[in-house]
Amino acid sequence: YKSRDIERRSLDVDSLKRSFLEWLVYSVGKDARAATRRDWFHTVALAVRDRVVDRWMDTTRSYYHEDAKRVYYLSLEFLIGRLLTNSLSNLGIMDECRQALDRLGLSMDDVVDSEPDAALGNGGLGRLAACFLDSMASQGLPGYGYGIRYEFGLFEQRFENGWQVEHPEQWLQFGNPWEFARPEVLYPVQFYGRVEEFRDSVGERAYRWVDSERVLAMAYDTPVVGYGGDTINTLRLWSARATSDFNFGHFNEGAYMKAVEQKILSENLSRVLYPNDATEIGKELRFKQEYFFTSASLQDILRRYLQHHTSFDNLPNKAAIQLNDTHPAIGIAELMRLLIDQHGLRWEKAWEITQATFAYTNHTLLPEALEAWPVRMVERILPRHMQIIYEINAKFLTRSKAKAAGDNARLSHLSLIDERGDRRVRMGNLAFLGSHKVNGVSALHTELMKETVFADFHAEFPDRITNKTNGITPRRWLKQANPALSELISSRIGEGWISDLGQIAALKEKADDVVFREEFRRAKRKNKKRLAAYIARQTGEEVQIDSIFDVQVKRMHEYKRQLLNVLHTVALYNEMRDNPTVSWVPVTKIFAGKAAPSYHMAKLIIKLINDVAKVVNHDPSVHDNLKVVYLPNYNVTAAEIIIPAADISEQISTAGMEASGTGNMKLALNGALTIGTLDGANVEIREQVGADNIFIFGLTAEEVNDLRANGGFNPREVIASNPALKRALDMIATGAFSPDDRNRYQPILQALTDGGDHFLVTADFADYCRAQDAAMQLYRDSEEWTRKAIINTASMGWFSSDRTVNEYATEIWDVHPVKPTHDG
Ligand code: 26Q
Repeated sequence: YKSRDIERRSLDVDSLKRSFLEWLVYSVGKDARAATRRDWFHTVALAVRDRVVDRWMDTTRSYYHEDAKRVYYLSLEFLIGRLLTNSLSNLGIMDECRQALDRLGLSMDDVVDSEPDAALGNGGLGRLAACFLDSMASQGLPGYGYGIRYEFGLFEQRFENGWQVEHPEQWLQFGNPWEFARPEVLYPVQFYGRVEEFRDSVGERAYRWVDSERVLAMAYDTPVVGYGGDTINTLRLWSARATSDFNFGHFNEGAYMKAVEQKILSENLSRVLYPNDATEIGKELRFKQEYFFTSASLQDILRRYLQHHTSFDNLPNKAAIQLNDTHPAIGIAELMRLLIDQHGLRWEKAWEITQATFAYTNHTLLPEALEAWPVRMVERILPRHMQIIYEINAKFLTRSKAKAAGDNARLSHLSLIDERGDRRVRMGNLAFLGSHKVNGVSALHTELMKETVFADFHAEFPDRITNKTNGITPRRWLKQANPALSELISSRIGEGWISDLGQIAALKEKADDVVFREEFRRAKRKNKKRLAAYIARQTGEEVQIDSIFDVQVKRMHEYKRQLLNVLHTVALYNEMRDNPTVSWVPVTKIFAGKAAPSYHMAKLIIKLINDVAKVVNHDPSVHDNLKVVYLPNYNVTAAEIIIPAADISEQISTAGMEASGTGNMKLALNGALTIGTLDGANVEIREQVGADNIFIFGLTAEEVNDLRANGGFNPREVIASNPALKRALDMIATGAFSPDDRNRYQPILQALTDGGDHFLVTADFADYCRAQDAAMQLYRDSEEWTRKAIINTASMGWFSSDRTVNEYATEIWDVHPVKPTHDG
């Protein structure tokens, strides 16, 4: 009989089983007879968490003792998904856990499926942050994630009559076994009030922020288990708490109720994740969220730094702060304020430290997505910060080369304030100026940054912009999500690829091995069966395993052009009906993705896909050769089922508009062939897999740019000259898919015609259909298809987020791995 604390760390089947029973009774408070699946999930999670805690404290202690330089990844989103399989897999105790549950008569799958999906993010940007956490921990890098513990994650999507309806995502409803509340880690965050000028002890002008309202930020920590379980990093999320300053001692009921109301209002700060993923919404609460978590994080970072240091001179050698987009960019002004107002530094010193500490990642060039907060709002909510921003701006503009040249247009582009109309603070410019490095997320995107939004800054600071092409973690996106393929790969090349994805290139030669190809197909088929069952469960639709699984899964957006895909679907449907004797390759078009609740066009396109599905799926004349499904509530968990089953990956954004994409990498890694434009990281995927193993179509970013610069094009002419396109659009226009409301799709037709077809759907249609046809023909040759699929998987080594994070670590952060000492 082992002592309790040894038992808690033991990884063998018997110890796990005993731990489960103990946790079930003494923490969940049930016996095995009464326990529900959810109880078992909590039980298992708590027992697994035990196996993490000691190593977690060892890791934290090692960083502390070495006074290691840490990197702080500030992000309003961490789209981490479920953690049970992730923890088990990274600890290497998946089989042991399965067996322990087996002995208790429980199914591991049921337990795993009882975990809610932590959807604290919208899409790519949030998932990237989660992949980076995994990669930092897996490589022993001292990395911390800082964000908000939203009570409600990204809304749950359901369909009513084919329309998207949003429901609250209550992921914390039954408690969260992974998090540790830290009620003692509490920082005040101020809002409103005014700035008072005074003379400091040496008679210098100084400022204090007074009469402000305060909210407390309370920490919740989640351990981030690295692969192999050696390093366990921390994700620290802030939750808003009212201060106790609220005076409840009033004598009348009205005043009392008002005090309670105030308390509730201040706790709204961490209530909900904003569901807009590309349009800036300008909501005051959003701005307050940004400041709330940024301020708390910076206070925490400075507190940790001051444990070892008495001056701030070394801060840039001990802390690197990465801004995940401009959402935490107010941190530039906040660090200045903390250093100057609270710690008495002089402006120049504070600015030097700030710039050397911060770096900024840009994720979009879309003008409507660039954050620009009204000056009047910023000065009301953060009066001291507004002053600091003005000061940064004045000092910069005075020194800028544009000033010397008398170039006013350039000066106005460089300004932190957009003076057109109601004056606004340009958060991108603030982030750029306050950082020593600014990066884009793919080679193309970074070049476009230099040529467009940041052209003038690039001229001023030619060494600041750098590229860091995105990546994905092979642990979650291959090992965990696709056990069938992972085991096949490991059986041939060993397990080295899991922590060094470059090794997967060794599979390239296996593309010529007929036995390997057969086994590769078998793995894909297994995943397609699993997805087919999921589709049946979610939509009631039966799909053919032998059909091409053509997958477009991502947020719903006009620039991502799901519309192009539906138009091809309708054209294919017509061709199949016109030529019933042809032996068609069966196709299943699979869509999934959420639309921002206020994005009417995106919601209308969802409805169109569902309407097309209803007609196509029930038309006997296509003999089940075409099926269309829209899976509801796309999230990380759904992605883990869909992606391993895909044959085709749709990456069809208007060239120049998708910063990088990361779903493109996940799908190719899992052996899907890409049909895509030369946009974002697709360009680099083509370089890696070779032009013969990807279907590229459409206008290039440069062609798109030229076309728009030369007054656009005439979509009506394009439509008139393409009978298949014309017919598809006519059907949509005349209600073939919406007999109950024949005018339903007028806004779509309008956008494609009089609207000028801003996203060039009609312009790329013909070439897209050509690429689709080529793919369908290739699919008939199953050996050739498999060969290309294998080459795709084998060529994705470079897209590991381990590679990406290492580039950040050496070229931006200057942080190094720390080996934790586990001395018990
Ligand atoms: C901003 C202001 C107010 C409210 C919301 C927002 C907001 C929130 C989320 C704006 C943008 C986002 C998310 C953007 C995003 O996910 N971008 C994607 O980032 C990926 C990782 O770099 C890229 O691969 C994608 O190309 C890019 O679209």
